[in-house]
Amino acid sequence: MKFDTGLYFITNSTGYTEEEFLRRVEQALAGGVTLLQLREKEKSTRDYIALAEKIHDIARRYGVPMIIDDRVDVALAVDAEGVHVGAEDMPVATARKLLGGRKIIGATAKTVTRAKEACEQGADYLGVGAIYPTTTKVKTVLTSTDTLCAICKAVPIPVNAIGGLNRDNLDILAGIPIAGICVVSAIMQADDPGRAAAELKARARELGLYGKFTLKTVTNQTINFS
Ligand code: TZP
Ligand code: MG
Repeated sequence: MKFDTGLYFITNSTGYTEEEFLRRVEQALAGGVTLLQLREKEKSTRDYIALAEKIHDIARRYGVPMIIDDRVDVALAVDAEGVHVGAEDMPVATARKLLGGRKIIGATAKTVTRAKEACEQGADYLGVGAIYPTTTKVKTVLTSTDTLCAICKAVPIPVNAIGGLNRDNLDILAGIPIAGICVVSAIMQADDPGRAAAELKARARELGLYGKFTLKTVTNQTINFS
């Protein structure tokens, strides 16, 4: 499966009607998001699955893989392209066992040791942060750019920076061999999510943060979006 973590948009539906949420996600996809994660912390399993099916339909139209945060069961239920597991979620090795080799598995890593371990267990990409303090509801601590850089050099899979990133503060990442950036609020809460996505992508490209690791092939399978 080929995927591109260059501009990885993680959603947060809190505070939006479903209609507005779906509209914003679609605008972001139209603006150039390359990977999408549905991240729901409050929803019942039934509602999570129903929303994931709707988001999946939209993401498919843009040829963008949909990753489900944390919930391997939800990912399986909707045949999502992958799952993202954090430090307190299912171990990568277990998720890999349940999902098989044809799905994308992402993991959160804040240390080189954890990054190597996730990689050995079968992770396809890593999210590292928070680089800046974040207003998004998440249990995290700040990660230095030195650690981010060390992780990038320690593993052969794409590494994305995350946490408080926006168009105006990406400079701190220049020169670090990341594969891309993950953002929630910079796109989700933007007046115009499509324009925000396009501007973030352009800025990341300008800084050389985007485009180096695009379309990594993790298996020989290509996603069937039909
Ligand atoms: N993990 C580390 S920081 C973070 C997650 C899920 C949230 C990032 O959100 P934002 O709004 O881009 O700071
Ligand atoms: Mg999690």
